[in-house]
Amino acid sequence: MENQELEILFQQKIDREEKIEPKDWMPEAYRKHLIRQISQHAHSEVIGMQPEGNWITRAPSLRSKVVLLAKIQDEAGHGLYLYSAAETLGVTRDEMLNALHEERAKYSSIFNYPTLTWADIGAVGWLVDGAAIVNQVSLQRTSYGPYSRGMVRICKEESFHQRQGYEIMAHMAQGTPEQKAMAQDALNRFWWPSLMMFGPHDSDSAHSAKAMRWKIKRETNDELRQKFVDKTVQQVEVIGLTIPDPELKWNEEKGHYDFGEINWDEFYNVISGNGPCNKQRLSHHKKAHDNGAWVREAAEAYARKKQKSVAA
Ligand code: BYC
Repeated sequence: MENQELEILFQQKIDREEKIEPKDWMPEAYRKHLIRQISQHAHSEVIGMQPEGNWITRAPSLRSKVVLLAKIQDEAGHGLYLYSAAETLGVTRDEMLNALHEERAKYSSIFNYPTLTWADIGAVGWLVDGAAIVNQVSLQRTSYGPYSRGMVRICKEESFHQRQGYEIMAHMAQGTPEQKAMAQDALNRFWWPSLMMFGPHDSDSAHSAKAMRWKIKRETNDELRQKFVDKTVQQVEVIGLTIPDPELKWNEEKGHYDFGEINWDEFYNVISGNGPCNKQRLSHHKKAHDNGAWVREAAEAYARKKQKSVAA
């Protein structure tokens, strides 16, 4: 069959809500689009361990330390599911990591902000994982089978993460005036960067039109951002904190909250490598990767030895 005919059949399959599986025919652009998105999603999970890892040794109790450790381990697992899903599209782990190290591949803007206090760990769990869940619940219905199935499992774990963060914030908000102020300060610093996680406005989003047609994305950047704002406002009210946005207001007619404009200069500055922690995050990742070379070599040597003994 000609490519054009195959593309029509491919689109029909997507429109029938059937999943595309690794061995199915797919347009080259669909494959590349998915490799870009899934690998960047994987990089975000792994780089996202750094701002949280910063607080393992300083967690204020044994319980909070154990919970934080478990959460960070989950993020490593999410990275693995996602790298594996991307590998089914014919790209290798090395290729993906090289793209990250050479700054050809991005990771979520949010992880280029520092975690300065324990309350920031609350804000990350609550807002960052909260935003991630809104996006990932939608991606459970993405058209590519391995990505969609990975999302189902990831979402189950993310809901525990979101509650871990909210619990920290709720406790601090009910604590001493200093603790409440610390929680408010974390909310002030993480609110706007969390809204940026959903990407540029739909009108400025380079990839959205194709992603929606191919049902890689099921809801647009602005739709998901709105969902996140709507569900988070009530959570903020319950714990007595204030969202740092004077324009935030319930819009009766729309049935949604109106909110202020994001600082897009800041967003583009961060995604082009100039945020507060971009250099630190990347150099730490490279160092950890280089330090782990002996583990990968040992695993390969063991696999070769095992293969030889099976062959014998
Ligand atoms: N940060 O055309 P657009 C997590 C880039 S949570 C950096 O709208 P698309 C975690 C975009 O890549 C976070 N870059 O793109 C949570 C594109 O540049 P390239 C991970 C961003 O793909 C807690 C350009 O801007 N979640 O992991 O249609 C703890 C134009 O944008 C951002 C995911 O990755 C950003 N915020 O939509 C630990 C979810 N926004 O690629 C871990 C899966 C946009 O052409 N990904 N850009 O160089 C998605 O849903 C979509 O890729 C996005 C962007 C909504 C992020």
